[in-house]
Amino acid sequence: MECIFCKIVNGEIPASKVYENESVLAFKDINPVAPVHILIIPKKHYTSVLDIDTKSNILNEIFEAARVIAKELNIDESGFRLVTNTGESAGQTVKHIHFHLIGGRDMQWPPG
Ligand code: D5M
Repeated sequence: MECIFCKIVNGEIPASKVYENESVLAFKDINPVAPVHILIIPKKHYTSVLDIDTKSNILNEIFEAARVIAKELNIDESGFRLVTNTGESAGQTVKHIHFHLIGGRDMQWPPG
Protein backbone atom coordinates (compact mmCIF):
# COMPACT_ATOMS: atom_id res chain seq x y z
CA MET A 1 0.00 0.00 0.00
CA GLU A 2 1.39 3.39 -1.02
CA CYS A 3 -0.55 5.76 1.21
CA ILE A 4 1.50 7.03 4.15
CA PHE A 5 -1.55 7.71 6.33
CA CYS A 6 -2.96 4.23 5.61
CA LYS A 7 0.41 2.94 6.82
CA ILE A 8 -0.01 4.90 10.04
CA VAL A 9 -3.53 3.46 10.44
CA ASN A 10 -2.16 -0.05 9.89
CA GLY A 11 0.73 0.46 12.30
CA GLU A 12 3.35 0.06 9.57
CA ILE A 13 4.91 3.41 10.42
CA PRO A 14 4.81 5.14 13.81
CA ALA A 15 2.87 8.23 14.76
CA SER A 16 2.29 10.15 17.95
CA LYS A 17 -1.39 9.31 18.45
CA VAL A 18 -3.64 11.54 20.50
CA TYR A 19 -7.10 10.07 19.73
CA GLU A 20 -8.41 6.87 18.22
CA ASN A 21 -11.65 4.99 17.79
CA GLU A 22 -12.99 2.48 15.29
CA SER A 23 -13.19 4.91 12.38
CA VAL A 24 -11.01 7.94 13.24
CA LEU A 25 -7.35 8.45 14.12
CA ALA A 26 -5.58 11.65 15.20
CA PHE A 27 -1.86 12.15 15.59
CA LYS A 28 0.70 14.95 15.84
CA ASP A 29 1.79 16.57 12.57
CA ILE A 30 5.43 15.83 11.84
CA ASN A 31 6.01 19.46 10.80
CA PRO A 32 3.99 21.49 13.29
CA VAL A 33 3.15 25.08 12.33
CA ALA A 34 1.84 25.96 15.79
CA PRO A 35 2.18 24.74 19.40
CA VAL A 36 -0.80 22.44 18.74
CA HIS A 37 -0.91 20.81 15.30
CA ILE A 38 -2.86 17.57 15.08
CA LEU A 39 -4.00 15.69 11.99
CA ILE A 40 -7.42 14.02 12.18
CA ILE A 41 -8.13 11.35 9.58
CA PRO A 42 -10.73 8.74 8.74
CA LYS A 43 -9.14 5.29 8.97
CA LYS A 44 -10.76 4.45 5.66
CA HIS A 45 -8.94 5.91 2.68
CA TYR A 46 -10.57 8.87 0.95
CA THR A 47 -8.50 11.24 -1.15
CA SER A 48 -10.17 14.51 -0.19
CA VAL A 49 -13.42 16.42 0.21
CA LEU A 50 -14.10 15.42 -3.38
CA ASP A 51 -14.63 11.74 -2.59
CA ILE A 52 -15.37 11.42 1.13
CA ASP A 53 -18.70 9.73 1.83
CA THR A 54 -21.02 12.49 2.99
CA LYS A 55 -23.81 9.99 3.65
CA SER A 56 -21.82 8.12 6.29
CA ASN A 57 -21.20 9.41 9.79
CA ILE A 58 -17.49 9.97 9.25
CA LEU A 59 -17.51 13.76 9.06
CA ASN A 60 -19.50 13.96 12.28
CA GLU A 61 -16.97 11.67 13.90
CA ILE A 62 -14.08 13.82 12.71
CA PHE A 63 -15.69 16.97 14.09
CA GLU A 64 -16.43 15.20 17.35
CA ALA A 65 -12.75 14.19 17.54
CA ALA A 66 -11.71 17.80 16.88
CA ARG A 67 -13.90 19.01 19.71
CA VAL A 68 -12.61 16.41 22.18
CA ILE A 69 -8.96 16.99 21.26
CA ALA A 70 -9.31 20.78 21.39
CA LYS A 71 -10.69 20.48 24.91
CA GLU A 72 -8.03 18.00 25.97
CA LEU A 73 -5.22 20.21 24.67
CA ASN A 74 -6.80 23.36 26.11
CA ILE A 75 -7.30 25.29 22.89
CA ASP A 76 -11.11 25.20 22.92
CA GLU A 77 -11.47 28.52 24.72
CA SER A 78 -8.58 30.40 23.08
CA GLY A 79 -9.62 29.22 19.61
CA PHE A 80 -8.30 27.00 16.87
CA ARG A 81 -8.45 26.34 13.17
CA LEU A 82 -9.71 23.14 11.47
CA VAL A 83 -8.51 22.98 7.87
CA THR A 84 -8.54 20.44 5.07
CA ASN A 85 -6.46 21.30 2.02
CA THR A 86 -7.94 19.96 -1.20
CA GLY A 87 -5.89 19.59 -4.36
CA GLU A 88 -2.87 21.26 -5.80
CA SER A 89 -3.64 24.97 -5.42
CA ALA A 90 -4.48 24.45 -1.76
CA GLY A 91 -1.17 22.65 -1.20
CA GLN A 92 -2.51 19.17 -0.41
CA THR A 93 0.56 16.91 -0.29
CA VAL A 94 -0.87 13.75 1.29
CA LYS A 95 -3.70 12.23 -0.74
CA HIS A 96 -5.57 10.77 2.23
CA ILE A 97 -8.02 13.33 3.56
CA HIS A 98 -6.85 14.94 6.79
CA PHE A 99 -8.05 17.80 8.93
CA HIS A 100 -5.37 20.01 10.45
CA LEU A 101 -6.31 21.05 13.99
CA ILE A 102 -4.11 24.06 14.67
CA GLY A 103 -3.97 26.22 17.77
CA GLY A 104 -1.96 27.59 20.64
CA ARG A 105 -1.02 30.85 18.93
CA ASP A 106 -2.68 33.80 17.21
CA MET A 107 -3.31 33.31 13.49
CA GLN A 108 -3.87 35.60 10.54
CA TRP A 109 -6.73 35.61 8.05
CA PRO A 110 -6.64 35.21 5.11
CA PRO A 111 -3.97 32.49 5.17
CA GLY A 112 -1.13 32.65 2.66
O1 D5M B 1 -0.49 18.37 4.81
C1 D5M B 1 0.12 17.14 5.01
C2 D5M B 1 0.67 17.15 6.40
O2 D5M B 1 1.05 15.84 6.77
C3 D5M B 1 1.91 18.03 6.59
O3 D5M B 1 1.63 19.05 7.55
C4 D5M B 1 2.97 17.08 7.12
C5 D5M B 1 2.17 15.92 7.61
N1 D5M B 1 2.82 14.61 7.57
C6 D5M B 1 3.36 14.00 6.51
N2 D5M B 1 3.84 12.80 6.84
C7 D5M B 1 3.57 12.64 8.17
C8 D5M B 1 3.82 11.61 9.12
N3 D5M B 1 4.44 10.47 8.78
N4 D5M B 1 3.43 11.81 10.39
C9 D5M B 1 2.82 12.95 10.76
N5 D5M B 1 2.55 13.96 9.91
C10 D5M B 1 2.92 13.81 8.63
P1 D5M B 1 -1.23 18.82 3.47
O4 D5M B 1 -2.54 19.39 3.92
O5 D5M B 1 -1.39 17.61 2.60
O6 D5M B 1 -0.33 19.85 2.88
